[in-house]
Amino acid sequence: MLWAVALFAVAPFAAGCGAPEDATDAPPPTPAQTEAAQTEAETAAAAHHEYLAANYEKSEYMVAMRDGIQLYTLVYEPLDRSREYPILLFRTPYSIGPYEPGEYRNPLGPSREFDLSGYIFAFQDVRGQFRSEGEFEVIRAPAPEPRGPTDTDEITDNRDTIEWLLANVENHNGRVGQWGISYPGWQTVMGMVDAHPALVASSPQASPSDMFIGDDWHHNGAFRIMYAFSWLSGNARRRDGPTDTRGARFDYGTTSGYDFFLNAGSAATVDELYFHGDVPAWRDFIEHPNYDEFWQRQNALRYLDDVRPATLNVAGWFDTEDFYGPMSIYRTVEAENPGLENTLVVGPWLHGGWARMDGDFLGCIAFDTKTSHHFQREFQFPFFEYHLKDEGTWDATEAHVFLTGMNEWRAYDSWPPADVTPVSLYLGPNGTLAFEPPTRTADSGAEAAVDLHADSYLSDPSHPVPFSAEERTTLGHLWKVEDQRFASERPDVLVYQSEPLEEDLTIAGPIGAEIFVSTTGTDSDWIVKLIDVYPDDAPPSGNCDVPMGGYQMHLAGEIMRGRFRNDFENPEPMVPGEVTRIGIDLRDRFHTFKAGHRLMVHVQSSWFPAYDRNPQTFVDTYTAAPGDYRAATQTVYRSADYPSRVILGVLPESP
Ligand code: PG9
Repeated sequence: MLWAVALFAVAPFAAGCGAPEDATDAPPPTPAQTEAAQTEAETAAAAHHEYLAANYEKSEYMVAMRDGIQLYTLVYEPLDRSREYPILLFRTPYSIGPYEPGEYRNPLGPSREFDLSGYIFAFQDVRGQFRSEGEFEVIRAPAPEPRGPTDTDEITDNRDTIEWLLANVENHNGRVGQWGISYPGWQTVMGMVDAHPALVASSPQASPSDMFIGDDWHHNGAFRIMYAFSWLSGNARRRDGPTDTRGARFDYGTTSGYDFFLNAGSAATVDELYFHGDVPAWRDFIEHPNYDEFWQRQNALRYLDDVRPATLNVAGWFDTEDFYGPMSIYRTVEAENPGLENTLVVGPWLHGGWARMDGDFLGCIAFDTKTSHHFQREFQFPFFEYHLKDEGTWDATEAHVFLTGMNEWRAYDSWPPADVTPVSLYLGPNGTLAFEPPTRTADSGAEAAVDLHADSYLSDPSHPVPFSAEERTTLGHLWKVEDQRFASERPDVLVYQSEPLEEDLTIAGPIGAEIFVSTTGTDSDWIVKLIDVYPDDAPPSGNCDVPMGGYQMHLAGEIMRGRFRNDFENPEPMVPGEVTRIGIDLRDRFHTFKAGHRLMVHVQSSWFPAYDRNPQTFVDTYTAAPGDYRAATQTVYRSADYPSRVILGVLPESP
């Protein structure tokens, strides 16, 4: 039977994913994805397309918003009119095509189960993109309150669209759900603000929340030049009017993004050389180097104090684009809306991986089961069925989280779990890492006024530390779990490693870093990475040919731009030679370091070109001139007085 073939095969790029950066953005095929498996997936997709064409009718509409701008909308309705269906809304800047009448999106819903169950699927090109009228503004901030009758933003566009659908589409049951991954996930969040009363279930997935603090454009004020460049060049150039055509892929003229961005220089020279003012958002970045009102008004968390739809938040542990977003949205909705059903699912995925990959591997790292299928069957589909149709059973436990290392799903009544204990891991002498804090010893000068034991390196902006060993022009995804041996070998990366663990160690929740540093410059970036080091006899991965013995798996890492260490709005120079505390949130993880593995910490001052180079002089980083980029000697203290450390939340099942 048709359904059985089609049911759980995962489409290579399902409806919800953001447009991939480029062809190399797709994860490399795994040995499991043999030609035969691909043919099987294609056959299943073709069979499902036939099913859709036989069971759904496609209609197009121009839907007028309150200011008269019309948004292009496609509606797929079940031909079986013997019952009513809920409406599932999806709004995207990436095109809702195919636009031709006989061509169907495949699948229509977040996964094929939805199509088989029966929903009215509504898709919309957002304002200013593809066939819709109006101006596209990247992550448009909500209009100031009180809004006038024709003031619009994405909140009102969501509301007006739902109102129109309810009034103009037949055979609905009066309930609406909304979902989306990444940009469409952010649209879903905007739908949750001042939500239309018919919107009863929302699933924002990998939505950004704050583009200065932790998502696509910046982390802690450090500019993600490589990703911003590729995304904006493809998705946010000025346009003349509605179109079916995608922006052309940028031709880097080289396979090395490292060389490309090193030669290009600052954001301002990138604009001069390549964008010529044609990408308004890039100009915005240059004009707003600090966390000013421009960024603050965009921050989605400010608007989440009266959420009414039941909410299913989805994140991937190894999402390089939007991990801060979904976690902070979950936490804010939870804190601001007591009593609301607000659940969290986090799996071992790259950005949107739950919709476009099986989820049994990420690069060399195995997760043993098809985690994406589990998500689709056990969480996503039951959530919408229950809320939109009163059908099936939905386990609304607060957090369904995948424990990497152990490779199993766990359910908790809170995230992080209530019984997590903070434990510190201290940087020590000779590259050691230990759970005991440094003490004054005779050799450290027990009688000295201040213990200044430390390690130093030269950070040279003309030879920044690469973020990945892979030569590529776009950010990609797999660097989030990449083997760090290439970085450990560099003289400008400090490496600290524990003894092999005698027993498993499970960490859950936020990971913090507190490092005490000094620099000879007047600004600097500080990057801390937490790494899981595999034992020498680790078996092969089954998914890559990198030797797994001694593999240094990047588990978590974050950057702090020194000028923002105290205040994102008001940057301050670093004082040369002054010992300075830098706090960095390495974000959440749920991971077991297995017995025999070691923990490793890296400290470095560049992560290029994932992040633009800090000139290491206190000038505007976006307009810095070549002469502003200067080498600096960086010192990281690891002493009784300045005990640099990483803080982990340890679950009691660990020793
Ligand atoms: N991470 C992408 C994005 C979201 C929001 C703004 C800009 C980019 C995406 O995949 O949609």
